[in-house]
Amino acid sequence: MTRYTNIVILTGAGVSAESGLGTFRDKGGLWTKYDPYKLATPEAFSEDPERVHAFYNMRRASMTDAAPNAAHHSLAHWEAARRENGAGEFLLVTQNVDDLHERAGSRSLLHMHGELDKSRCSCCGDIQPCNGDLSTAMTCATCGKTGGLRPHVVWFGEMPFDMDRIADALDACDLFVAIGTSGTVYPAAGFVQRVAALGQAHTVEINLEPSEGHSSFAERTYGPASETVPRFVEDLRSSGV
Ligand code: BJW
Repeated sequence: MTRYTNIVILTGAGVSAESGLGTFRDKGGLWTKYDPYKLATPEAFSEDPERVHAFYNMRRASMTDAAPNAAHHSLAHWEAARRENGAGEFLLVTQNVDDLHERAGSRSLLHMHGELDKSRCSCCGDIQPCNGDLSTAMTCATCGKTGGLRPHVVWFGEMPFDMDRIADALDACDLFVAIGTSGTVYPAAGFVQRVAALGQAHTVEINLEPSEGHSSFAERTYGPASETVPRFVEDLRSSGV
């Protein structure tokens, strides 16, 4: 078994599905019940900020009630074991706005689509922890303006966070694993093609079913993340990776 030195993991909503947080595009998913263009665009927020706040306040409350599952835990244990052994780079890039990876213990983690437990001021850009509801009546503690606080998340048409760091990690990796993502939202959906084009990394898809981009992955494993991810991680760890 190859000993990987630079690992990048990409997670999506499917990794948190068994923690009770809804995915977006599965049957019964958030975007089958709600119109994303009325909730997850800067234009939607300008048009009706209270509607957008209500949606994200509901999501924040669900996240607080949820707990990490076996998939989150196994990724955190794998990262910790590699750090202890000085085994090389390990970066977990999540599209999820929930905090279940950090609550499981992941440390080398980037939230490319933001974090639900933070607010950002649209006027001055200040980012603050946010554990309760947001509303248009709230005032930014930094600039003093009222009505501009928004969830610190990335909406359609906005630039995801940390793209330079992610691009560098993708270009250096020798193992890329995508877990629980439908492969429909760019730029994350294009990561596997970027990695595959360089030809130096093994690529793995772990999902409930084949994603949009499944044919770009060299290895594919299908089933619930709480079972497939611990099994995949255990197989690699037992061979010293
Ligand atoms: C399980 C499971 C279990 C279930 N176990 N698995 C190129 C072409 C076309 C369009 C574009 C393009 N480039 C840009 C665009 C526009 C747009 C886009 O991609 N649109 C597409 C919909 C067509 N992208 C953007 O606007 C992005 N910005 C951007 O591109 O800026 C310019 C730029 C260009 C180039 C480089 C850099 C920048 C921003 C996208 C922001 C996405 N925002 C959201 C909302 C975040 C806040 C919130 O949470 O409300 O992010 S939308 C939503 O989709 C959320 C997710 O992170 C994202 C991805 O969804 P994910 O995680 O894949 O979930 P699902 O539901 O789709 O899939 C779940 C999967 O899990 C399924 O496959 C299940 O089978 C599986 N599963 N249970 C294992 N138990």
